[in-house]
Amino acid sequence: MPSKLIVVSNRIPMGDSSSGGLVVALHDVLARSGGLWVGAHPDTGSDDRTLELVGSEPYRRLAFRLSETDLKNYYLGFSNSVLWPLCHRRGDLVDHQPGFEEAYRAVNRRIALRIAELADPEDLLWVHDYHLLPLAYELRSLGVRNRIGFFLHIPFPALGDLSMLANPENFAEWISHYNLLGLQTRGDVARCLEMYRADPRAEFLPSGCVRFRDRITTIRSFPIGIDVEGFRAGLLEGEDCPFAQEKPEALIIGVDRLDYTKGLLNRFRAFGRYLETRPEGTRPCFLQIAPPSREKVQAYQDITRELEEISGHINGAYAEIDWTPIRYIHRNVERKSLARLHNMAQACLVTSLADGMNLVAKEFVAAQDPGDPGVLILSRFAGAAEDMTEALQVNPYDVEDIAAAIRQALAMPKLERVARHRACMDVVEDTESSVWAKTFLKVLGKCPLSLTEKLLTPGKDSSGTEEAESDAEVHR
Ligand code: GDG
Repeated sequence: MPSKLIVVSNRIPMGDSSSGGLVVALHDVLARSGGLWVGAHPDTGSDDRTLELVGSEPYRRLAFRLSETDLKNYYLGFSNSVLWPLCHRRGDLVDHQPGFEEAYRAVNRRIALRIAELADPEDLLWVHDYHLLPLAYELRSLGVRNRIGFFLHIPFPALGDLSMLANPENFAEWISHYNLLGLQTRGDVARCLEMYRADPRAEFLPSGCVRFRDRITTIRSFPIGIDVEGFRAGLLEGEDCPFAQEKPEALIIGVDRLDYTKGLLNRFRAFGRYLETRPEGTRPCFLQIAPPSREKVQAYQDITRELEEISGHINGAYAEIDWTPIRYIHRNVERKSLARLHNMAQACLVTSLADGMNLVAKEFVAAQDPGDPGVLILSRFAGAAEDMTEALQVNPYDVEDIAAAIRQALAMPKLERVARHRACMDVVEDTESSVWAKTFLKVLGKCPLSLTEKLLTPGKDSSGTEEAESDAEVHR
């Protein structure tokens, strides 16, 4: 039987209209393989053990329901109040509550039961992100022997930070049940290998793969990207100019889910600092789009309030009757408008304190006119900075540094802007989301299997190392 792809993620795409790169990238491969996507239904409900068909063809999307308690303990709790801050180096925000980890394990176990019923022996399973780390562990304990890949969209945690977990040793164990672990950057791979080096249960094979008990995991970076053509299509859509009333003389843009990891407070402070020292008579505008996110978590409520205060403060100090320096939009903006807004901007601010990749950086670059492009100001702590070395890289903890970059960007000669943009655009094109998905699946399809699996499967290499050496490529 030909194999199909089964994608599992916490959230399931419900429609196609506002698709990001991940959805578009997987859309084709799912449609071609007769595959399916399993994820949580956007509405809570009681789990009646059956998966509901949602969305429309060309591939099947099957949803499970989370109860209100699951949402609180598994999603907002362990996933977003423990793992998220821990992976983003915000140990101060890690919030251990009774029941969080138990719910996380229980939801993963339940999802594993559903997947085990769906998967045929040759199917490839691709699990996404920190909500589902123990899924392969649960699937293996149900006897599922398929190749299973995992992609972590957020930074791999530092070894020391893992000690903030109640059971830090679980992390290495959970991952070891995947055949392939995909990470965003070479830096993430280095942190992951550091974790295994410090673990007496792990051993490095000559190929660089990690052997953990009888299991072999290939660990590699696969920098995620965007659907370039799809995003640029937004440039041609719609008639209305977003600045019909008043087009700013210099526009700086920021687009982020409202999250404390995105460095928004220092970004706003830096724009304030720039205003203080800007060339006399200039009236730049900073447009920040920041749709709400995880509003039930206290840390998100705090940052929302602080941002309102700081933007009010700066506008209060500098605004004139016909000039509002900061336009802070705390709402979701239609995806098709984003490309045109990026295209109108002279600079984009990405100031993450920690970030797996940051797709906004790539979207901004993709939306520029190559003959007269804007300048990307990029935090050195965003995964995107590893390859986008020609962006203006900044230290997001240093307000003066960001303010200086704004000054440099707005004064940058065209020749330099064109050259820097070309170099960044090469990265955007090389990491296109469709290439990213194909590369991951190709590597997953060739990954060495576990040692016991090899002994049980006649006709396949039984050493468990030879194939690993020839196929596995480990980025350190
Ligand atoms: C995680 C990791 C990693 C933002 N505001 C609006 C809107 N957006 C879109 C952007 C972009 C996406 O949301 C945000 O992607 P990022 O990559 O910047 O950040 P996360 O949401 O934190 O994503 C991250 C990513 O996964 C992929 O692996 O890069 O590091 O944290 O596409 O354009 N879209 C619309 N309206 C908005 O107001 N339609």
